[in-house]
Amino acid sequence: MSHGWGYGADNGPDKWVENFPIADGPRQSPIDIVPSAAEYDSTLLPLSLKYDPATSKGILNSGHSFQVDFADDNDSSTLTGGPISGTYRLRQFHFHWGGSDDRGSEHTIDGTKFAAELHLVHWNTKYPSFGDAASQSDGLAVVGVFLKVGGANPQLQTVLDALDSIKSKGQQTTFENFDPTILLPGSLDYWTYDGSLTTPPLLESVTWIVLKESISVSSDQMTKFRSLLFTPEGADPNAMVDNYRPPQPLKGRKVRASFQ
Ligand code: SG4
Ligand code: ZN
Repeated sequence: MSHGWGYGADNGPDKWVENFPIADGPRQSPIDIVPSAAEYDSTLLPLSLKYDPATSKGILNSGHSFQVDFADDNDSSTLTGGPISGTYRLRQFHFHWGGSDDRGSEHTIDGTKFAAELHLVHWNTKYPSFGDAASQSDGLAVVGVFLKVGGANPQLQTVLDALDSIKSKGQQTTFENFDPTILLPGSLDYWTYDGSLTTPPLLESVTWIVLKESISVSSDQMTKFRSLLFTPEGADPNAMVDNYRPPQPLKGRKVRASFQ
């Protein structure tokens, strides 16, 4: 991995362990979710996602994905309830996707891949900052939403229309007054398990909350994701595709379901 981690043959998920030994750790993500093996837990609370559109700030091509960043200096946009205790603040959301419609999600359901997966990243306010929370076992909570190819998704289009301005790695622009609630499916039923960041540094600090219901995306909209570049302006262009980590060993962990 001489040129840093990525998703290529020479620096992709199979190589990450060379620089990040936790890649083989006990609670790595993503996983294959087997619904028949998940245990319904009647003590799990409904998810409460309260987002203030005034907290959305900007959109950035990170060179690994693109993300919409939120002001997280107060409790305006939070996740409470579900499997977590206390209050987690929204930091950013981003996506993972494939080079074609038959792959791209990180989590899979009974081995089924989706075209993309949305991740809403939150941090536990019992810690002073996102950076501090990211290395704590209960520091982060990520809500995952599958994107299934079907009809065009007008809510998602608002985000995709911004991608022309951030084609290359390092590019960013303002992205204000956006309420990520509009991206969520009708049901907030979920599976939950203890896992990790799915990119280096692969820290084992994430309570994963994966929604059962997917949102739709058209094949044309998927093409727009793939117009981004892993590479900076001026470099030999490399399309941003297949920026997902495959499922990792469960290693005895239990997946719980909020629904029967
Ligand atoms: C994506 O690469 C995001 O752009 C990263 O955000 C994020 O890292 C990374 O995925 C891992 O997050 O929900 N998939 S994940 O486990 O949130 C972090 C940034 O680089 C630390 C800020
Ligand atoms: Zn992610």
